[in-house]
Amino acid sequence: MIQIKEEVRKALEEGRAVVALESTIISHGMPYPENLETALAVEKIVREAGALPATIAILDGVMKVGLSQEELHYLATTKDALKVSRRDIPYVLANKKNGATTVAATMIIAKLAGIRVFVTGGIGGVHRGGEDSLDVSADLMELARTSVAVVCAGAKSILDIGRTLEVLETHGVPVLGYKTNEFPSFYTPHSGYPVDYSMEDTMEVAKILKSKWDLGLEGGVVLAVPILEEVALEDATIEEAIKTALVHAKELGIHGKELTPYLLDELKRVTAGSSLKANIELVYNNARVGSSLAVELAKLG
Ligand code: PSU
Ligand code: MN
Repeated sequence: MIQIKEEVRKALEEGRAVVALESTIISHGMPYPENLETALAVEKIVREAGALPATIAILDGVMKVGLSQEELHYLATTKDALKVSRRDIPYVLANKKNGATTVAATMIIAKLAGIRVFVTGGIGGVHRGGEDSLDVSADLMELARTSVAVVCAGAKSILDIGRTLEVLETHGVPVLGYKTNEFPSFYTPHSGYPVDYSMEDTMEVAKILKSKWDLGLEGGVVLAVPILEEVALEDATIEEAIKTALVHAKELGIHGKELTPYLLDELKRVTAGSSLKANIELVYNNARVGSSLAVELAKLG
């Protein structure tokens, strides 16, 4: 049911740093060939930072922890991989299907494998209008229960960031800012909302993880890393693009698991690709910070 790549299994056994990576970002989050180039480059960054990368997906009904180049290529080019969150895992396993895992599903499989640090682009959250539609990403409930640190560039402002942070607070999920007091909103370092605590370095984060989990306080932690200023988009540009995308989604009646991929696609289209470069750069930056966190956490044992 679960298959851990040999080098990853060995590193985990020896208590060395391992970083989990998700696959929905590859199959549903970016176009080919940028998705494959990014997936390969992220793995390289993690290795150079002294950790082992483990990209997670479900292939032929097997939960894979650490993928081969061929498997990454398959996920980057196929239209057939299902978007798999917590509720989809049993179906995909039982029917031996292929699935790209979301933040929620990647956390579950990372935890099963014994990996404590996971790097991604952005997390899901409460959608705008979610107080009415109840469209709240399963990522938030997973953060409430599964003990994995999620390193991300915050949440896209296609979401209601204020309500997303409220749900995380209710569920006891610490939201930490990497060298910032403000929760970043993916394409920009700003959202107007504060993080719970600002971190000086990854050792400080590692100590918080250790104290949370040593106490038996189950659940994840969000480490929000702001996009670097030199690649960030203008706040007004991105807000305009999001408003357009939301109007189109409403007109077309798109909802449920299709909504996030649809909005991501629309943003790419409306910003004529300038969002893609920012997206790639922020994932690289998250990979550098996340790898450093995994290394520090490994030192603490
Ligand atoms: N947000 C992004 N990029 C992404 C996603 C979210 O900026 O690729 C993906 C992640 O895999 C996340 C999922 O876990 O979408 C959330 O989907 P939903 O809102 O349907 O829970
Ligand atoms: Mn949803």
